[in-house]
Amino acid sequence: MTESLPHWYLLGAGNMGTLAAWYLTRAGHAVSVVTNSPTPPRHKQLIFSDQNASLTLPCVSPAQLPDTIAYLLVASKTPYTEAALRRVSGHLNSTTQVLRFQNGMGALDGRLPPGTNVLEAITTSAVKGQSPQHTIVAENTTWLGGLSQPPEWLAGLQRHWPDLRWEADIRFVQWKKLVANAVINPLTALHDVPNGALVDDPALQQAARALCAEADTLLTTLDSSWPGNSFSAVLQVARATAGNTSSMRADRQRGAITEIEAINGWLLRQAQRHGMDLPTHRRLIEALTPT
Ligand code: KPL
Repeated sequence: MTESLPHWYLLGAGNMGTLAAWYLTRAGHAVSVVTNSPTPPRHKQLIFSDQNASLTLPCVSPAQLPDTIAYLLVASKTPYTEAALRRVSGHLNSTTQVLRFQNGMGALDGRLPPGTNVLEAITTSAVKGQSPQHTIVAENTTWLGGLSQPPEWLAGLQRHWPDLRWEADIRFVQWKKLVANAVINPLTALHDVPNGALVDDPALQQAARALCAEADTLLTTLDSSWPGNSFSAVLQVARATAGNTSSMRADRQRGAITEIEAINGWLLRQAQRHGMDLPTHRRLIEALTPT
């Protein structure tokens, strides 16, 4: 019954947010973009391999929000998470269901009311902007998880979101994506090369190997059942996305703050908590952090 389907308030109507909003609205959910001030609806074009689609999302300002937001979708770029959450401040409590659809890890840690349930989404779909209104999507697998039980609306959403899977313990899926991002993104950003350079350039491949080894050592410390072997998984992603510009390279090219703090920074903070250092990751963070 449509009445009981969620109404999501979306923070971050960029590429990831647009993609999620597209599938959610197909499945009958409502999605409103939370903006700082009253704003006309957002029109978005999604370009899939087999179709072009238009999406119109209403916008609401903080003054128009309900007292308590029941469903919050956080898809802002990680450096802007705190600013985005300010728009909904006072409208969240521990009953709010949050869905986080961002790169990296930890961007919401300590920023939500205690006890808030956070669903995590991880996608291997390639989503990139051609302009602020045009999002190009190469569909692949997406995982949702992080809670012991799937939400009751999941089955309905799966009928509209291709290859959407449930994974109660989503950590290893997140870590696998995190390591790919922690290796491919900063190396391609620093050297201003497409992802495939990691496959073709022996020096970059060497750097990738060192980054993977450090990440595997840490992740095995966090959970001894971590399968490791990240280098071959990362090379596979670099090969599959050879012609792509990574999101961090794209951010750097347009002079935007990168997501390195939520990616390599998260790994480094975990390492420090365990008395470890990840020197190759640390040096990359230093190289890519503006002084
Ligand atoms: O997710 C990506 C990103 O660019 O952020 C990868 C996997 C590196 C593909 O470009």
